[in-house]
Amino acid sequence: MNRLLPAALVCIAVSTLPACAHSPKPNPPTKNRTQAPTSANYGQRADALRWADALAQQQGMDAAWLRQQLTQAKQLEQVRRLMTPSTAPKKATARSWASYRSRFIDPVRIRAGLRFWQENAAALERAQQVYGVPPEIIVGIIGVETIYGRNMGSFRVLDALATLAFDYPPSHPRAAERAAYFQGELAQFLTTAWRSQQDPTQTLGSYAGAMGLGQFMPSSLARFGVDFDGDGKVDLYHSTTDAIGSVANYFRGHGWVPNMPVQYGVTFKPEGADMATLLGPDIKPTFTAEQMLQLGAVPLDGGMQHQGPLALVELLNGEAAPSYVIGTQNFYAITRYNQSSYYAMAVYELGQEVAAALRDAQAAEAATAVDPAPSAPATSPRNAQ
Ligand SMILES: [Ca+2]
Repeated sequence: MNRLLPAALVCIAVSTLPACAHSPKPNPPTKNRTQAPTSANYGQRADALRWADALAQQQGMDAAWLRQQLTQAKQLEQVRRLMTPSTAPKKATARSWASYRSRFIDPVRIRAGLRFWQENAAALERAQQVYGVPPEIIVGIIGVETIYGRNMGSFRVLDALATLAFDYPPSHPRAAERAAYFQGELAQFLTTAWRSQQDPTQTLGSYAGAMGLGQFMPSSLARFGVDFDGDGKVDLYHSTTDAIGSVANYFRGHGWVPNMPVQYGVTFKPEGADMATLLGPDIKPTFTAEQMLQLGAVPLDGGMQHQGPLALVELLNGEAAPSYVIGTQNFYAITRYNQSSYYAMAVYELGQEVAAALRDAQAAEAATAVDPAPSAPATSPRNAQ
């Protein structure tokens, strides 16, 4: 099992960057092969070697081993391109919840989610008992992240993290901060590999270095990874049980409140609402239900009885009218996985769709049990004498 590592390794607080460092956009579709390295390795770079020597000293690791790993780390131009901000002018109307939703909530993913839930029902139930996180949220996360393991990324994590640690695209407005973050993640990745005697070149993940069914960054794996199947190691690639426990533990560590709804519907008072004030805090739950009402937003679905702060969430729909929901602390907790209200809403709605598919499947099964089809004759005609 991975152990918690010194906090110093986690160089930037979770609250300032996507905790699992997913880029705001989900991973692009990747082909099922390793991306070819494109240029000179980091074992020839003075800055990278200085960094490795400092890490070795700080963590008491073998400096020669660390240098050897950097010798195998390749700069990936594709990773840099994917992290480079677009220079195309942004259209004010480009963002669309409807199109975002359609990318993640479709019959194929719902069917895969149903199968995942049915095959992992016991682990999902145990995760809810231990961590208080319901199955539909875990199913929603793993579905949105990797389609239940179908797309866990095909970049060597060592290459991706080294590229972003030492060659982060300078055109990014927060390039230095991002590079520091990825240096922390690379340090964590190599430290974990060294301590568990694993070969870091063998791990594949997203272009940001996210790993396994739930796409955990190395620091998240170290802090929240759980050996939920009890085989002595945390394996987020091959053990769906470990992945389920780890995702649930991640949520517990990021403020998930058991038995609290994720969101409520909302309508607005006919005389209008103070949208500037309501949307000011963005997704951070800030207003009580009563305050929301005074500002002109009327919580629905029992939201007026909600205890605790709420946020008005706006989801743009291109040139059509925006969609609005009221997010709770648990909606906010989903955005600790990826800091996007669109992402959180997709996770929530995928989970709801899969839960509905499961109920349908269970109802069909129950109907079959109660009202069996006419049984076949005891002796088939072929065997009749
Ligand atoms: Ca395990």
